[in-house]
Order: sequence, then C-alpha cells, then structure tokens
Amino acid sequence: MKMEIPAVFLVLATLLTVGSQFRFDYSYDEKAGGWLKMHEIPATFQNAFRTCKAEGGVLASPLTDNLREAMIQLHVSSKSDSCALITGIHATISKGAFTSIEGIPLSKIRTVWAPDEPDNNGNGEDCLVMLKNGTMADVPCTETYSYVCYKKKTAELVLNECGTIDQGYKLNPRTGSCYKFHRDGVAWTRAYGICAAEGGYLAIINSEEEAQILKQMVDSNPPESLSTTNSLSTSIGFRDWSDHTMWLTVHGQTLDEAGYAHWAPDEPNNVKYDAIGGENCGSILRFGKPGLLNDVPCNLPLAFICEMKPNALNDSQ
Ligand SMILES: *[C@@H]1O[C@H](CO)[C@@H](O)[C@H](O)[C@H]1NC(C)=O
Ligand SMILES: [Ca+2]
Ligand SMILES: [Ca+2]
Repeated sequence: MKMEIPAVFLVLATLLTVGSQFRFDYSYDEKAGGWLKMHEIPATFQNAFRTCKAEGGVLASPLTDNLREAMIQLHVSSKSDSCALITGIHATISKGAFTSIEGIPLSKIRTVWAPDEPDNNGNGEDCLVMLKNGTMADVPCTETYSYVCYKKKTAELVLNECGTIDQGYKLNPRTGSCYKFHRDGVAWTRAYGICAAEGGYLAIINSEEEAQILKQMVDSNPPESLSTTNSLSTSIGFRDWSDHTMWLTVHGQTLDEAGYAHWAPDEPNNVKYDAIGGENCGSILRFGKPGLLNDVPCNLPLAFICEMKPNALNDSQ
C-alpha cells in the first residue's frame, strides 16, 4: 500500500531545502549573516580549526553582537557539557597577537572578560573561549571544548553538481560518485577526518572501472604537484582492523565485498619501520604497479582521494 504524504510534510521538506543551501548540518541565521553548526564533541583549537575548514566554514568567533548571540544560543540549547566554546580568536602564530581566523584583531572585537581573565596562566594560554554568558577567557590551546563553525553568506556561494561549494569535488558519470584529489600530504588517519568533514569518505573502490578512475586521478596529479615527497602511494578508504588479517573498507566491507581486491604483487607486505609501526592503512599505487593496492603506515603523509555521493550534504538521510 502506498502512503500518501501529507501536504504539511511536503511544505516542511521544501523549507528545509531552502534553509540548507550550504550544508544540511548547518543552519542559516539571518542576523548572524551566515550558516552555523554546533559541534558538541569537544576538540582542541587546532582540531576544531581543521574540522571547520574542511567543512567549508571557519571556527567561529564572536565578531559581531549577532554572531555572539547566535553562538551562545547554539551552545545553551545543545547537549554540550562544555563550560565554554573554543573560538577562532588565538595567538598561536605570534604570542600575544590575538586575532580571529578571519584576521580581525582582538582590539576590534567587543570583549567582556570573565573574572580574573585574561591571565595567560603559566604563559601558556594562547586561545580564547567564550562562556555561556558571553564573557571570554584565555586558555591553553590543548584543552578541549565544544565549538561552532561559521560560514558567512556571500553572494558567490554556488553549489556544484556534487551539491557542495567545494569545487575540488567533480562528478564522474561512470560511477555516479564525486571525487576530490587532495595534494596535501597528511596521515591516513587525518585524511579520514578531512573527507568526513567535507561530507564524504576516503574513496572506496567498488569496481575495476573505479580503480581506473582513481588511477587516472593520481596520474593527473604528478609527484611535483604534491606537498609531500612520499608520492609512491595515495591514501584511499580501507585499513586493517586486526593485526594485518582483516582489511576492510571504511564502511566495513571486505575488499571482495566492496568489489576490488587487487593487491600489488607482494602486498600487503607490512613493512616495519620501527619497533611498533607496520603498515595498517590502505592506498593505491602510483609507481610500479599503478592502480593496485598497497598497505602503508597510517602516519605516513600521503596525498589522498575523497569520494562523496552527489548531494550527500543536502540531504540529512
Ligand atoms: C559569567 O560566568 C562566569 C562563570 O560562571 C562568572 O564567573 C561570571 O561572573 C559571569 N559574568 C557575568 C557578567 O555574568
Ligand atoms: Ca586564563
Ligand atoms: Ca606495503
């Protein structure tokens, strides 16, 4: 039996679509002049900074009264236990030179300090947090707090065919997936987080054809274009879940189940670089046997490929 969808839900669905032009997980705040997302899970300044950046936003700072109010509102109405929000106002680059990530100096940001703050306790407090009543305090950047990411509304905000403002993602009609090649060399573990924040996942190969597509992406980003000297391999979405005996994709399938399990000859060889390290993360080779799989150390900085289903960011399903 087919269920009729009541008109009220259709209207609601339309409203949600209109309100989520940036990403489904950000909400638009007219007064704050942009979209905001509350991150309840506490993070250090650096991790919060990176996550907001990968999401296409910026770690929020109370730059205007309206933005401050919006941040406080998100914080107090969330389930966060965090006593404060870590803001984008920091002096991690030059001690004492507090600026927001957008480059606004602290002197231009209306600031009311919490009692006995700022005290630069132990000369180790280079980050600013905002308490629930809007007062500010300096804290060590290694402490973890909830945070808000902000995307300022600009005229040129355009979603591409993948449903993201990140023009690095391109739709491949042969697989129906979108891909982005990241030239910055980072550890597999961090690459995983960057893809997730962008709305995707480290690429999963589901067919010989998809392996060829990734191989071509690697070829069109030659070693000299990378910000890492480790160009032998490119990180993709599978890893070892149990002492080199259980290679699964980041979505939990075996390589055979996913549809591509072509290791290069002699791989996975689990090269031991030191007493602890082995090769527990997955990649696709550039040289030797290009397009075939290779195990690599999870902390080796490599270029990586993210995959995203079109409109993954527009649809909360
Ligand atoms: C803000 O909250 C802090 C911590 O609870 C408190 O010590 C301070 O007095 C409050 N300040 C104002 C202006 O309400
Ligand atoms: Ca302090
Ligand atoms: Ca290997």
